[in-house]
Amino acid sequence: MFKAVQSDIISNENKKSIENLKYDFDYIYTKLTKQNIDVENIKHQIKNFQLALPTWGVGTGGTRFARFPGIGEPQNIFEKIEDCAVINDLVGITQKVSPHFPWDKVSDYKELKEFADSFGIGFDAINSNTFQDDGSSEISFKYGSLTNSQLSVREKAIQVNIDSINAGKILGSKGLTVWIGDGGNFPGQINFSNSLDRYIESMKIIYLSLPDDWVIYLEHKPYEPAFYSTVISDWGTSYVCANELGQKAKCLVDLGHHLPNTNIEMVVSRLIDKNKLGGFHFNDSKFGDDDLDSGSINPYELFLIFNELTSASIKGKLNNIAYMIDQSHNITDPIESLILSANEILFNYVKSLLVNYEELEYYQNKNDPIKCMQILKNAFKTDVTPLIGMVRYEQSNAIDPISVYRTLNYKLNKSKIRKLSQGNSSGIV
Ligand SMILES: [Mn+2]
Repeated sequence: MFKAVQSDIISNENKKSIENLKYDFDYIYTKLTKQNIDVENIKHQIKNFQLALPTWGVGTGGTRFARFPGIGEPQNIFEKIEDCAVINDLVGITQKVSPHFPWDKVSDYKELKEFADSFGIGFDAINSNTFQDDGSSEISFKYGSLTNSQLSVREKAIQVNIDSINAGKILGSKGLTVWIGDGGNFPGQINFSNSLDRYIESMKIIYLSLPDDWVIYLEHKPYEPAFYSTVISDWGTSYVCANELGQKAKCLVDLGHHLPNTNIEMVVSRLIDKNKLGGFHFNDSKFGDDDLDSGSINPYELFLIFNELTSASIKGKLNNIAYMIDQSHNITDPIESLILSANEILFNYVKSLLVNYEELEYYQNKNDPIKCMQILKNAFKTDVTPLIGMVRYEQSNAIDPISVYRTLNYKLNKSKIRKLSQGNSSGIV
């Protein structure tokens, strides 16, 4: 298998920090063992954690005002896979990528699969795109796709999704994520009831093409690009539709796709209870769908979400959840942002593993809010960096991925081969 980052570079860099890491690891090992926490089991869970990278995330994003491309940007899906492989070689938990069709232009899916295989990279859920077109056709998504009042447009949108499934089959994917931009910008523009009926009708046709071992993820969003109303606006609508479609349909929670102050961890709990939670698009935000780096604004929320997931998992209530990042990196090197985001997501997952859920339930039943809060806060405040660092060391990944990445001068080297992108697409969903 081809390595995007040479193993000896990583091992030489790791030698610089292994002594400090061992010291920090011994301290946390003793501390957690005293709390009757099985550290070896936590290390095992870290090794099994998987998080998909979005192909669109390795290109510089933009806002509707401007896009400032960085040097050495990937220009096609092959170069995007190469960048994702760099991240995976360093952090070791991002073995899959989530492509976006037709943003990712592919002429030969077999060739793409072989290329990704050569880096040890697989394919997670395929994201279909029916929220834009080049405007050259009369049959346009301008006024919606799967819910459009015109049958010909709906048929075109259905076909985009079926094509995505067929591409995914060749790539070894097991899922399709459907997010539509459909909705209205003005009161009265669309009929709420008819458009939802049309969504379900269209999705039922797509569902028929879904292989038995696949999941179709329904992604909701309350606003944008339709600013007055969206058809799949919230988790309730998403849940109702997933129920109508059947067992293979699940809800996807994008952290940025909620109205301000929504208790996302409670939404997660509800969907778990109803066996309809399918996966996540991780990002962070301050005001709305900001698509900032995961954990950069509110890491505690991330922890509380994992708290629900881990406690459900212990009770055997959790099945295959697809973890994906969905962010737009407008001013940073996307590789660095994705490394740090993968870290934040993993940190907060590991912290959730430190919570004693039996003890939490005991104090919940005793109506002791202070003890309950303390149990969660103590886990959240624990620095789990040495646990993750030790797993990475043992797996030949980088103890400190950012500093190793910076020694590579990767983008500078790539800028000599890759042409500067002049594109103006915002690339943000
Ligand atoms: Mn998303």
